[in-house]
Amino acid sequence: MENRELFASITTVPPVMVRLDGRAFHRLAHMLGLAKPFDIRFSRAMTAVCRSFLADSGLTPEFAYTFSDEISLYLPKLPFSGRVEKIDSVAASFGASALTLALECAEPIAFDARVIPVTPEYTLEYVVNRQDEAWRNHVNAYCQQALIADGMKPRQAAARLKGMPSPHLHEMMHDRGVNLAKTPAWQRRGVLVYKKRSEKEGFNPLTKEKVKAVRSSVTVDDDLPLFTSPDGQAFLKRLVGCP
Ligand code: DGT
Ligand code: MG
Ligand code: MG
Repeated sequence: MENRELFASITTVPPVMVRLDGRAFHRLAHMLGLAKPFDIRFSRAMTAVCRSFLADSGLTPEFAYTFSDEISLYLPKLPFSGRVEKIDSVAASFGASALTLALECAEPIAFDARVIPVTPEYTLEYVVNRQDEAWRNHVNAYCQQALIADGMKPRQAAARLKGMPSPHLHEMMHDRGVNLAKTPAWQRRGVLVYKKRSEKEGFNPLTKEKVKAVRSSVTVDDDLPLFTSPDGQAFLKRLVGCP
């Protein structure tokens, strides 16, 4: 039989980012009655999914960055001989079932997934870009919610906000008693889940010698620096192994 599994042989080389995005999560948000503009239970569930990716998925990402309904995974090594279809489908389905469990959701959930070939240097740019998007999403979510609370329909609110200069958006929220620079950091800057390495002293009973072992533990940072700041850049460079 002619082999028509044409896309199964498309492969990539490491490192890659894999980005998942919730499929039609506006409907999921409505169904679960998520708090607007931000729901802490939903964010914690997405963080739990990131933890599972690092600890249990077999995809061995080095870190996961999440905001809103998306997750970006950094894979310095590739499973499945780099087969793109397989990486995408396993990442999306693992994410969907992990989130179903974390939210105790009675309806099926889906993510899409895409593979983005990167270099360590490009990874820094990529994560900075996603954090910029998190900030824009945060400003928009607050303003949209404020206009809806004023009685506008979601479409009207979106049209009103389109192209509005940033100082106007801030002023609009300031008038309502919200300082957009002081909202919880996880809403403004996203959440990073990564492997923290530490040296531990152990004892080898065979040689009766003290030995140093590197332990890695999955760590959540929901109070991130701006990735463009000197601290943020230094942190990212360590994480990605950039000089
Ligand atoms: P898509 O990705 O094209 O299949 O469609 P959506 O609906 O997933 O659109 P997207 O990904 O652009 O936007 C994310 C949706 O998730 C958006 O409708 C707002 C919702 N969402 C994310 N986080 C929260 C939250 O904390 N609270 C609420 N109420 N909604 C949230
Ligand atoms: Mg989505
Ligand atoms: Mg999204």
